[in-house]
Amino acid sequence: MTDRFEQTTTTTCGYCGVGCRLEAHRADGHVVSISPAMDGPANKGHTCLKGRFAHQFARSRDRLTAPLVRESGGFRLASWDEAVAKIADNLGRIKSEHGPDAIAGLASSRATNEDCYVMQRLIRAAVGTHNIDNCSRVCHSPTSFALRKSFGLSGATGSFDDIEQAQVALLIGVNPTQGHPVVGARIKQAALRGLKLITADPRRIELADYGELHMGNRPGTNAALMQGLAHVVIRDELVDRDFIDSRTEGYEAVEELAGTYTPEAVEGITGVPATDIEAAAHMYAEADRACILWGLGVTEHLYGSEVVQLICNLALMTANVGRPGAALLPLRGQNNVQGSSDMGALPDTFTDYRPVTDDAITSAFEERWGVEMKRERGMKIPEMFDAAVAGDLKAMYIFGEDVAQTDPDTAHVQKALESLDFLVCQDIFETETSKYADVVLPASSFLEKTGTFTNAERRLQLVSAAAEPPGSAKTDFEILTMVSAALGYEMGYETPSDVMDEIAEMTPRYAGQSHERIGRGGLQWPVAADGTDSPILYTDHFELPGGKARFAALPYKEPGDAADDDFPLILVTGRRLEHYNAGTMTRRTGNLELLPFDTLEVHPEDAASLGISDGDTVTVRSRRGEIALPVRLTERIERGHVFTAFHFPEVRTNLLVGSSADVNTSCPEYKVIAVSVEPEASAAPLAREPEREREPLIDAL
Ligand SMILES: Nc1nc2c(c(=O)[nH]1)N[C@H]1C(S)=C(S)[C@@H](COP(=O)(O)OP(=O)(O)OC[C@H]3O[C@@H](n4cnc5c(=O)[nH]c(N)nc54)[C@H](O)[C@@H]3O)O[C@H]1N2
Ligand SMILES: Nc1nc2c(c(=O)[nH]1)N[C@H]1C(S)=C(S)[C@@H](COP(=O)(O)OP(=O)(O)OC[C@H]3O[C@@H](n4cnc5c(=O)[nH]c(N)nc54)[C@H](O)[C@@H]3O)O[C@H]1N2
Ligand code: SF4
Ligand SMILES: [Mo]
Repeated sequence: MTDRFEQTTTTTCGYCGVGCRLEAHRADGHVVSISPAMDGPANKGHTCLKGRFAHQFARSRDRLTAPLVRESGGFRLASWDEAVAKIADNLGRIKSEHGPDAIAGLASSRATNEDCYVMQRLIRAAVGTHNIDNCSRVCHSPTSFALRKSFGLSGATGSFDDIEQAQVALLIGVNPTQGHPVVGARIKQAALRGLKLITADPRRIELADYGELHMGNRPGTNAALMQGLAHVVIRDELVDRDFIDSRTEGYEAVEELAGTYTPEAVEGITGVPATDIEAAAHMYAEADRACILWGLGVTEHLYGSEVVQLICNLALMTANVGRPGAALLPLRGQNNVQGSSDMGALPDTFTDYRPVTDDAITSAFEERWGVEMKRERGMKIPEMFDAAVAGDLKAMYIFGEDVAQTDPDTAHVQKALESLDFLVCQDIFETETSKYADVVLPASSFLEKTGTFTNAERRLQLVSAAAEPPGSAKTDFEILTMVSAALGYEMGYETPSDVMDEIAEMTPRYAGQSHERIGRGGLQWPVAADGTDSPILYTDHFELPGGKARFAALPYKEPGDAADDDFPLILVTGRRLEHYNAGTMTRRTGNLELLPFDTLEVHPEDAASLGISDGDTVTVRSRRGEIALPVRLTERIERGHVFTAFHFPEVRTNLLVGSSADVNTSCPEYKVIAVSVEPEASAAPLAREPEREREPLIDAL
């Protein structure tokens, strides 16, 4: 079979944060088939339908194959020399007229660690500002914030292998069979072998069918639910006193606060029966080894970061951290969203979350890079858009992020992009965002580049080129270093491996990282200078002053948006198995046949009272905007709630989303949007993408 391929390359999946290791098979210069690598530590010989089949996008006729520059309202093809000179001239002009802080960049969580490190160096050193961020802002920034506050480090405390060792797993606001399907499958298998699952989600997710107990709490009430669980654990003396005394601080205030959250009171807030809260608390706390997994149903809320702190509290009071089978596993989203933040593609931190306000750290990078830098943080993504609308931000360099489709409050984002003097987009396709660009640079997908991704277990894994970039497209590494040189700042790297060596040199917790050491098995950070890695964190101390973890006493507060007579339903947004985020890639694969358009999920009883039936097109209106899409009836959603995704540009879901965001990290409240649903569409009729010639769906296996 293998001799039908001219080459097989072992690499890492570029979709989600599970980090499946893949074998990419090439014929006629293209990747034509993918199979699982049997020794992948996260996937152990499995993949999902995206990693295994959704690779046709790479050879799509829509790929960007040459730079584009804006001319008289449209784009024309340009040479690399012309496009890069245009970027250097415009960024140089804006910097001299308005200062470097009038420029901002976004790094791509779809790209490698090395790409993201180079991007933040480009913005910090070649441009001269800390205005750099990545889409972790709209995703798990609350997780990162809270884990650092409670335990010290910004990453899962254990590994996926802990799932098979646990007796109980609590899943809150995460839907692994859709978002992280290989982990979803591992959980399902573990449940069939005896792992007790507790799920908390306003929708009855598939894994609820494999669990002991499902809690359909109202969107935005996780804090009350966590407090209710803590209340029962404390009241029924299920806490681990020795662990609390020897390894933690601040428990007393938590104990006092939890006293008010009786199961009955919490039932009133969350809608979860008091008896279920009692049962869930006992199941979790009585296990010897229990894991907690969470996702965006926790983070994308007004108090998302506080809920993650409450999750940490529950684990601490029952000593369910730092041991095999007792892990906190936030299921990080994109293939490298963990890594892009680890690399310092954030406005306030360098690598390993070390603050730009720390003089010693900034001085060390100044010396290494030969530049001077400020000691104040730069702008977060929403601040960038506000500054653009206000006229203070003049240019953006957006690398692998489709903000005009995926960020909240689309109308505001569009206004911001229109307000800019100069916009560069570096992507593999034209996107909603690149419509506003002055220069579009054609980059390479994960199948065409080398470097590393860091998965949701903090595991760095190698990415190896299985094919050439199409046309004159270049790798992100080549493009970013070339633009930097054109700005007069040579970085001096020859390959991405040199970048990893600098990361290791500059970052004590990553000291032992190198492409060679990462090898086939990967390395989980921290990595000591001798190469020893860390599958489990906090086995004997936490990474905070004094070595102790910190409890946080945080009461439940109401979500930012609320239903009323005009907007009586709550819209929750999330993911579909077949498509991926902006959908630029999966909509150009056979997955489009599996799911050709999006729908609004409505409970049959709500549909009856609204006078709508399955398949009807409806108008969904929020306080921000309106969209139109067809209805699908399902009993998996609680009454009073509706659900849709955001993978299709023609739907424009995020026109509905407002500016409410997590109090500590500005992560948008994508999960609670008060809406009305009306039978007849008064919004623009649902525009389907024009039929185009399909790519051949070759799959040689
Ligand atoms: N197929 C596919 N896989 C993906 C992606 C994709 O687009 N498609 N995207 C990737 C990315 S970037 C990410 S971040 C991950 C996200 O993966 P998940 O975190 O699993 O993503 P979501 O589906 O957005 O949200 C999870 C669940 O939260 C629930 N929820 C909403 N509000 C609340 C609440 O207040 N309380 C509770 N308890 N639950 C709530 C929703 O009903 C939903 O089932 O997936 C990654 N994997
Ligand atoms: N309503 C609603 N909106 C949401 C969410 C939600 O739950 N509800 N979730 C939010 C979350 S968690 C996230 S992470 C964001 C994701 O939002 P985005 O980051 O905008 O989405 P992606 O589709 O992951 O990828 C962004 C771009 O990267 C490009 N790309 C892929 N690989 C490469 C590469 O190697 N190089 C370059 N240069 N470009 C590449 C793709 O073509 C795409 O245009 O969406 C957010 N938006
Ligand atoms: S589970 Fe995630 S990493 Fe694995 S094949 Fe699917 S999309 Fe890729
Ligand atoms: Mo995400």
